[in-house]
Amino acid sequence: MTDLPGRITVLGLGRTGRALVEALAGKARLFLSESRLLAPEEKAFLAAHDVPFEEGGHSPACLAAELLVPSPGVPPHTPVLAEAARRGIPIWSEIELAWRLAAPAFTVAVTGTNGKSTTTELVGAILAAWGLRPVVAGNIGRPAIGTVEEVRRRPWVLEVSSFQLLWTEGFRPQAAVWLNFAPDHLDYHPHLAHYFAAKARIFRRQGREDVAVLGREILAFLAPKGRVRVIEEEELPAGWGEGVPEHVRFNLKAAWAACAALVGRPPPPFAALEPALAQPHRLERVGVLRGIPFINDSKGTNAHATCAALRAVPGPVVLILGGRHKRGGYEALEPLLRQKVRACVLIGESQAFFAELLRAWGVPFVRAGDPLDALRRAYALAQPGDTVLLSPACASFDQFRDYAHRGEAFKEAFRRLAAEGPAVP
Ligand code: UMA
Repeated sequence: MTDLPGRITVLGLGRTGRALVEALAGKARLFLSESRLLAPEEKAFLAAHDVPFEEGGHSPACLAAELLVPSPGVPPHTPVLAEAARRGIPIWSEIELAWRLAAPAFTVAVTGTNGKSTTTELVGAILAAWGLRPVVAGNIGRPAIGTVEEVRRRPWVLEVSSFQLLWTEGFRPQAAVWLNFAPDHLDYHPHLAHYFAAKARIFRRQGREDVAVLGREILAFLAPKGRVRVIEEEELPAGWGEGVPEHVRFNLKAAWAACAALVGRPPPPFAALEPALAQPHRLERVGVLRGIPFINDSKGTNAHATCAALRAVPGPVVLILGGRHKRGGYEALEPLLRQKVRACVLIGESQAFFAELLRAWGVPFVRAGDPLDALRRAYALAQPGDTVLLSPACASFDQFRDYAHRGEAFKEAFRRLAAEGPAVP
């Protein structure tokens, strides 16, 4: 347990910022800085916690602190972060701070470009089946800082993103899982090596007795100090993962490797893990119209995830694609799109970007507006035996709060489409 610095600046008032305020108000002198204008409710929230703030930008006032804690979405090139680094003011992510304050029985951290949330949930489910009462938190949607009290002497299972790992110093999970790596977040990281180096911090402080679980492709570039388990070389326990897609078997192997190496008990029955595999917005079956299944994979926010979704569903596919693109990695889509996709329906601000790629690849496409318009167009293009798949390969922030908001909007649009009747528009 670390002593808290006396004065802390928190950047951003989203889920992370709020959780930081709730956890730290009264224990340190906080200052909250937000790049947009705050809503009256947010100002009331800060006033109730006695936290002074600035809105509409991050000014040098942020630097009057012994610690800066940026929300994950604050890009590393933000001028106040560069200036803090220049002045030697520590910058920690909320994960680093939470880790220093918490006293869990042990920590399992999971990162990767794709499959983090599923694997995190699976680790949680295995530990829960063993009766160990894990606390599952992190990038999965529940800030770790809000679970510091709850996790005392219990296992902590944290999904960690590159945004959170970038600003870690001492973070040392007893088991660290790095699933896979593909281009993503190039709107945030200045280049691919920066993204890779941020993720590599998951193993940075581990010692010999810790466990490092990683995909073979990553082992080619890294030599973790801990006990290495290569995911592809793991055997699944008998009765696990029959009939599940290949990428899910991979996640199962990773979760099992981490738990088995750390705790070493007999595997629980697969039925105990099945709820962890049914995640909303991840290959979620929304309904069927005219025999055509509609699948919501709004969590497919990069090309790698969309490739996994395309492999997992039967073809031909009408793919709803687009949003805020990540500036790289899309060439991975070409073979699957050519093989399996009847047509794409383009949504969001990246329409011109994808139109150019799809023209070059010879994949037909149409442009759409809101979710209902996109679904109507997809439905009109789909033929019996096809699947309509929303797996946008992009972030959602151009049109939605986050991927869950996008997924819910599409589910609502599906209900409206279904209510319009069985006729093809
Ligand atoms: N903001 C600033 N300055 C900036 C940028 C943003 O003040 O320069 C403000 C925004 O105006 C906003 C707030 O910061 O008010 C938002 O902060 P945030 O974007 O960090 O979002 P949070 O609500 O705190 O959610 C974050 C993660 N978001 C991101 O990484 C973008 C959530 O992951 C995570 O669940 C949550 O913390 C709890 O840990 C989402 C995500 O998309 C799901 N993650 C990426 C992914 O999985 O690919 C990494």
